[in-house]
Amino acid sequence: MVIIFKQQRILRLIMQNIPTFYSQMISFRLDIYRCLLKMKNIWEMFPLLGRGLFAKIPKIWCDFLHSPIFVKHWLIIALLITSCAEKKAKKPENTIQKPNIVLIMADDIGISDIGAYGSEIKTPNIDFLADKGLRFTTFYNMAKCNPTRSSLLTGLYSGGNGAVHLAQLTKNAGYTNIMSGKEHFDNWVPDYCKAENVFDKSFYFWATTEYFLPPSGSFERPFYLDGKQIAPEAIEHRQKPMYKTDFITDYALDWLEDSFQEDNPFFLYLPYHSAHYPLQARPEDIEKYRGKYLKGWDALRQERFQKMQQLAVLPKNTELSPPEGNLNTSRGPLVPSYTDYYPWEGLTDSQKDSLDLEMSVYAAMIDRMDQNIGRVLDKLKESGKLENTLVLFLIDNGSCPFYTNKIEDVQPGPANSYWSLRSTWANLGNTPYRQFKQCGHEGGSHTPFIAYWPGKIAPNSFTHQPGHVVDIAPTFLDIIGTSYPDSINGYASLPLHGKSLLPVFKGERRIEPDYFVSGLDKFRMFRSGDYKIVRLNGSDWELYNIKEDPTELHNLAANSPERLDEMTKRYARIEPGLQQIGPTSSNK
Ligand SMILES: [Ca+2]
Repeated sequence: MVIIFKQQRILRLIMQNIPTFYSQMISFRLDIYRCLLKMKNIWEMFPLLGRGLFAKIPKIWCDFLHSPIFVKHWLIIALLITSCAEKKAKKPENTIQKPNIVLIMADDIGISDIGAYGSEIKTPNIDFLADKGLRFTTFYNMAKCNPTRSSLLTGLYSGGNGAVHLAQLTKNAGYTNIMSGKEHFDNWVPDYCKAENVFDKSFYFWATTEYFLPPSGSFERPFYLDGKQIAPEAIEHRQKPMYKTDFITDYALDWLEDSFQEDNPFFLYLPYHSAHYPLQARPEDIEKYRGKYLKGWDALRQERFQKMQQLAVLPKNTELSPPEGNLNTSRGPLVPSYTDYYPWEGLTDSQKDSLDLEMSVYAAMIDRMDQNIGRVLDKLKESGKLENTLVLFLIDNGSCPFYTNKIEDVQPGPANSYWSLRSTWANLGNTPYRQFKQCGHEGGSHTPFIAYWPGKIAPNSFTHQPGHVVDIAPTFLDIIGTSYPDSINGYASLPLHGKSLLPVFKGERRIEPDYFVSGLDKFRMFRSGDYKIVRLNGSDWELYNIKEDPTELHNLAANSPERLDEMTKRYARIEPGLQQIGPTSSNK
């Protein structure tokens, strides 16, 4: 029985391969014959070194090709020869150099705060990635730090045990894994996904900390080096006074240097905290922007919108939404001068000067992050690594409008200050979209997404195809040459929720995922095809044709009750799977 099965398999294999190996067979015979003739010619140049022996070789070869054993069994001999040749030919594919990957994420920044997406803030290094790479005009995060990081790094909207970290995928593919920056997961992310368990080297903090070391001598939350808490005075830094965006990069550069000594590729995850509150920046960076914001948020919003249109980073037919304050009633305190919208004109010169400083510090924090991205890019250029590196840049959520000031009598900037950005400036950052961080409205859930990959991704290219942070893990799998594991840490691996972006990277059209989800529960958005439902403060669903109305100006809920009903029912079916399940991780 087994023998019959084996014979059938061999026969099927032969039948499938006959056209290929018959042509290869002919080619093989010719190649060998040519090779032997060449050898004969060479040896004939040296008549004293046995010309007679080598002159006979072609005849021996010809005799073999016409011998009864070859004529009878040529098919099997050819199969053996071609399968050996095929194995040999495949070997170089396995040793093709896998790309290095650098995944850079910023924190609490609006889409229009980046130069390549319309900002006056100087971001030449991010702009370089955009100019030489691909810009997505419609890309979603999860609208807040922890849900975005959880989904980005697992490829799941929600999960639990069985979630697989991106760095576990790269580890399985033989990469050296490096992380420096902010971690901050949802409770459903298992402990085995913590940085120290998946990265070879990691330096991180869990959530909000200051940028400068406060006068108290300790940060709001601790930092960890390879999973062990590290005292502020033990944090290595190249520039004094120590500044978080800089020393995050210092660690990354040192570990990159170490990884260059190895043959395997590296994955660097670089989640900066900039420009999350508190607003703190180096004086020389603030000085670059001082006075530039005296023209006010209203004029700048118009300027940025025009520039975004010129740059073609907006979906077609985009209209600028009216200016809007923070409408999130769950996140107080609501302080009118911080959380409401009011026009720039009518403010006193003194007020304008103070507001100019506030926005200048915020701009300086983004500027400093870009300078540090430049340090990483320079390192990769100098080492010759950049040519084989995929660099991705995105932001975890839209600009933040929440009032979190802790020290009222010290202006933003220095180590003893603790200010946040007000909603009028955050509304500028989220130009041309509505609402802010935490919201499923586009201002909260929309991020720049840049993919740079020399020789693989066309320079200065754009796509309107929508994407989501859950698409990153399947994209990694397509790129790093490994498959998704069946199990992880004793649990069956949870199926990924996104789809690979590689076709979009190649300039092709991908099959759009069935849906995208973002926003906190009371601010949830559910987008499928051309339509999107979204709610604010847990109230009634709004309905938009998001392709025709990217800035959510025309709520169709009253006019299209059937479509609203269909969308809400579809969302209700998937909603249970978005509830937080699984382990409660030991938050640091
Ligand atoms: Ca954030």
